[in-house]
Amino acid sequence: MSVDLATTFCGIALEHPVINASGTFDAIAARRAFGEALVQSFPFSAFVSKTITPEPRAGNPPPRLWETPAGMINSIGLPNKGLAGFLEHDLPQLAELPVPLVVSVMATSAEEFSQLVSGVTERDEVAAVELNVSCPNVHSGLIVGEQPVETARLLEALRPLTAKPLIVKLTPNVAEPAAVAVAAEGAGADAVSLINTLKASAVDPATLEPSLGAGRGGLSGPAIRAVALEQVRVVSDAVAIPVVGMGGVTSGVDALDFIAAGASLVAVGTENFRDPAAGTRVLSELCERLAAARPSPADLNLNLRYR
Ligand code: RRO
Repeated sequence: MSVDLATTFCGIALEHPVINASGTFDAIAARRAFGEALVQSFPFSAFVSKTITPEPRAGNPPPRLWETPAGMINSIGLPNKGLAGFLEHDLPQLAELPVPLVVSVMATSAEEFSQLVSGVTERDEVAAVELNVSCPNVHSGLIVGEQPVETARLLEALRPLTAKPLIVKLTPNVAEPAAVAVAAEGAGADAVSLINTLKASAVDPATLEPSLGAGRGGLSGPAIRAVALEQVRVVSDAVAIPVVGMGGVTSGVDALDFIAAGASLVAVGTENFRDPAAGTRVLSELCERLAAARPSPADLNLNLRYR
């Protein structure tokens, strides 16, 4: 039995509910490595870009990655070409992918966010924007997504700029992620995505110094899955807009857990580094799980909003 998982997300038709988490799959490099085969069987139903900022950034000093039990800590620090470089060099290549493109943006003021949202949404190739208000690795004094009031204020400034969907990427590093999600929804967000990485540290046993060049970073991978699942559940219960669930998804079983917790789409993140075909595998495992489900998926009282 095959399962049709085609869905509509914020008005965008998608072939299935498995996408990538921002910054965990370099589609341009993957195409260089795997050639047209990657385009023919693209692992995700939409592609979310690595986060861009108004100006180019070099990123944080190395080391930028540290492996942990069942996960890793990153302190990448948003290296990117800036808005102009992205539009000139990356967007034309990303537009050749066979799926809708979501561009992730991050800035340190509403004015800069406005510049990014206007700059990317005026391009036909861009289907939606993800507002990264939750990066743990850029220390600007204020992480907008840690405060419901700041999140609402930002959305109020950005909402008039575009009719395209605005997805707010939430931080797990707050006591009440649902309060931030509700504020985003109330100020016009079309969807929320969660979780970004959990603030984390590691010590290099050889030096007893911080393992990461920037001193700290964000934890991802299976180690955070149960935390992510709980936050997706709490946020899904609190908002009516769609939720993109992510955090340590490595299999179709994990993906179904997130859907059962209320996610409309599931994003694969850290697992892409281990297995570049993870998206395809997670989808086929998800289909197997749903096809095998007795009673039928509809009877399981799952929150299959995409059905
Ligand atoms: O680039 C990063 O260091 C980074 C970003 Br923008 C983010 O949103 N989450 C993360 O764990 N790392």
